[in-house]
Amino acid sequence: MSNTIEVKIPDIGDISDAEIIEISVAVGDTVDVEDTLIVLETEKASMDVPSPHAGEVVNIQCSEGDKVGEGAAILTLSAGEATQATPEPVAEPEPVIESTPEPQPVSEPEAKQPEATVTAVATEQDLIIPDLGQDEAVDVIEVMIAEGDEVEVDQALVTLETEKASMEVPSSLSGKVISLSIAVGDKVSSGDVVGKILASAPDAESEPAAPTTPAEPEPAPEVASPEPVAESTPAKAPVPDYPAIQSGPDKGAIYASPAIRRFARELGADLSKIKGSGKKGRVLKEDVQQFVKYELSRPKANANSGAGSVTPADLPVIDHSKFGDTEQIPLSRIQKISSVNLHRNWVMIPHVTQHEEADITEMEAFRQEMKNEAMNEGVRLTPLAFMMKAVVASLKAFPRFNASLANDGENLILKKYFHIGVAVDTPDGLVVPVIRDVDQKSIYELATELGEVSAKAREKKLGIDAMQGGCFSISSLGGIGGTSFTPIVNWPDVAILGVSKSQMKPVWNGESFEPRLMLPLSLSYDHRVIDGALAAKFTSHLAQQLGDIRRLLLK
Ligand code: CAO
Repeated sequence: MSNTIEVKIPDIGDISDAEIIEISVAVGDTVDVEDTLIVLETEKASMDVPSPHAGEVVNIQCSEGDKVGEGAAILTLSAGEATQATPEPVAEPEPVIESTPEPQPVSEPEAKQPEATVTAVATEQDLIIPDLGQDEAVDVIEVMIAEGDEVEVDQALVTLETEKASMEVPSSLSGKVISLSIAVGDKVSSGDVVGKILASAPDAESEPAAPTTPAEPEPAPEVASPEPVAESTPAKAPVPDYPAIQSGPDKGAIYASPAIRRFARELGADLSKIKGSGKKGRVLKEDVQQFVKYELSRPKANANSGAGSVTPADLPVIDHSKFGDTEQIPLSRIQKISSVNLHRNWVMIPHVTQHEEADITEMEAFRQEMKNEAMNEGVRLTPLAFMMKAVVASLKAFPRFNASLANDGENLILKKYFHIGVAVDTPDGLVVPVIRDVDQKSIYELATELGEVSAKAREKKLGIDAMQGGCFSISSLGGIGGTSFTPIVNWPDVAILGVSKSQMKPVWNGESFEPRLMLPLSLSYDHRVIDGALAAKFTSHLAQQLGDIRRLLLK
């Protein structure tokens, strides 16, 4: 016997005006327990309302745009054979964040209490994840702040996501972010520290006293990024036809309900590439469908580059366990994003790799001579700092390498600055932080910055703009080994230098073989921008600079 059940909004905390932003079912649909019925959104979070019963939707009592609170009727289900009278009409609350009130602004409550008469002093305080209403750790999917950022009260700091909900965690304080302790891909729980903030003094009239906390970190030279930093307001964020280049994970805020995120994930669609047509730039189901259609139609439009359209979803599924024991481990978020970017770059850019060897016998002798002296000044002098300097000399000699191809494919954008990306191997995958104004820094300064940046990368402390604005990248495997490799161009760069391990080799000097320390260089370049002859000239020039580093002083 069929039984009708009126489904109501479950306990969603004190919220009485959550907006229905999506009705995920239609009259006549059959749903299972836990299937999403509608998606609600508040200022700070979005949440799925799951079905408490299996059955058929016979009536929908709400509309998109309605504002609802706990107990509001949303639809009626015909539950087939009666499931034990199913008396409770209210949809079970999700056991996760959405059933709890919106997160309270983070950090110590005392921090918010201005003391009426006390002279205001900026204080260092922790930014803390508020009570999430669950013990299970949740994923950090976006970090909207970076070290050095000034944040305002209520400004979103991070976005968290569970299977069923995503939410922004706002700040309760204004001030300067002095350190970050989490990164995209981390899992966090209530009470975890997001980072430290030098909270602004509440009284603007008070003369700021010397901070009682440790000194602020020295201002990073890369405060202003030459590229627009990904916007946190999606309404304004123009979505490119293809994704932003960063190898890092952050691409600005993406506004989409958990149901849409899951839908996009199931279809293998990268939300960061999809332009949202909903309110405030929210990505809707239709947007995902349209994007997928567009992606599917691309191979036809580009019939000559058929290989470029193959995705893992096109490949036959193989049950590897039929052949022996297997174990499935998840890719890190960085690895997943890198895989999209690397695949795109590999497919989109016609690559050629030019190989060369530089005689670094003298350079290495000099480095060895200086190594201890440098170490006494706290500088770890590796060959990479010299290479960065030499690369800049070659970029100056061949400006076409310090460029990006305009999206229209008809212009080349030559850059007058020299920001070099350095591939850093981290436990979570490859990231490419950018060292700025390499032309204006000494080799000691570069070596120091290299050490700092790679340490930060490995501790997941790099902000989004630390990975933006590069002109040319270097991927050095010299500390590990190998004789040569073919690095993938890091779009929008047009070339990348791969460096392998130097080796003593017998080199003919015209009369005899001499032992010389030879450094293998592998330059991959975008053949649309650079032709083979130019690439060979570039690598020869580079080898010449490294062969006699006195040349680096000349220009
Ligand atoms: N030939 C021989 N020895 C080299 C060398 C080279 N080309 N490059 C570095 N070395 C030596 C260094 O001098 C150092 O030895 P000493 O301490 O005796 O001087 C040792 O190797 C280790 O160097 P390092 O790797 O720690 O430092 P680095 O400045 O050369 O590199 C960094 C820094 C961050 C680039 C590196 O640690 C790294 O992460 N490399 C991997 C990059 C990567 O994964 N690329 C692949 C991208 S494509 O998947």
